[in-house]
Amino acid sequence: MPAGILLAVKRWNRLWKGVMMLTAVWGLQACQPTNETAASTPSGQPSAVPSAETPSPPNAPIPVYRYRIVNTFPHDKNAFTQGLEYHNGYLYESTGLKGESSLRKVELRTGRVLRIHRLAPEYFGEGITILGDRIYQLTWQNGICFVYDLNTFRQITQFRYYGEGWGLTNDGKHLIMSDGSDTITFRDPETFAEVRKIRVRANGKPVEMLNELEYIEGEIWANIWYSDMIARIDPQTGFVKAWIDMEGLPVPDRTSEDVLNGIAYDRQNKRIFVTGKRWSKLFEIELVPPETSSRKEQP
Ligand SMILES: [Ca+2]
Repeated sequence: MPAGILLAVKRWNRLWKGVMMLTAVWGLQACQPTNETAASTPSGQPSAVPSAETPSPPNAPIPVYRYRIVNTFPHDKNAFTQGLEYHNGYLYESTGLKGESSLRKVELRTGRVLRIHRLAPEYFGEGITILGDRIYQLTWQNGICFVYDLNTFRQITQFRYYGEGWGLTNDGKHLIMSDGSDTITFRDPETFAEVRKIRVRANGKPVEMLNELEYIEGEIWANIWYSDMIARIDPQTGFVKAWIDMEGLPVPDRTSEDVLNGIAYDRQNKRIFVTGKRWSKLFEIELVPPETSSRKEQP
């Protein structure tokens, strides 16, 4: 490609990324209710995952949950976390960046990496999920989903897809995938074929930059790229039922690129884990419903 055209393309890409970032930030700000409106919503139940009723769109206030740290665990500071899942007592993690991408089995208590598969340097690892005895791992712009044996990390097969790969989870039946837009795609785990799509909306406005995902008690939870907010999404309608404001997690030496990214759920013990890119810590958290968190803020 001639240098002049290449320069123009690069400039256009930078401009487009800037527009997308502004749209995402504006969308989030426009979608979030104030603390006062959030406090008027029903409180949750005494559980790590209080249930959230779906607000009647388009104008009903969307509750904003806060969090309480239950436990803090070590996390590899060099792990550029792109996918996180909990399975049978262990964490499974995908890391990104070309030349540094990997699939890992991690001991929760120590953060020790028990098994690692390094991707070839041309691949940029993204979301992972475990379904049956298989691990599925997306790549960002390579258009390939790797499928591994859960126990050995031996590659079983791979699928090709169009567009970018960001987050991945499953509901026990379908793979559920984000691509950085406001769209979530449900896929057949045997063929990777599209089954259906939802567009994620908060008060009628698109919620873009959907990143790492986790399926928790009948909801899809999504990190929003470059944000400390997690969206709790209705898998049928795509409506955001609630936000979780994760601002304030005590992460030492965090830079602007080291964003919150990584949600895992221990279904058996109803434990929620979160971490971020190159974070030295991984947190087990409980949600604090809006009424409780609002009450705490009052003098
Ligand atoms: Ca996850």
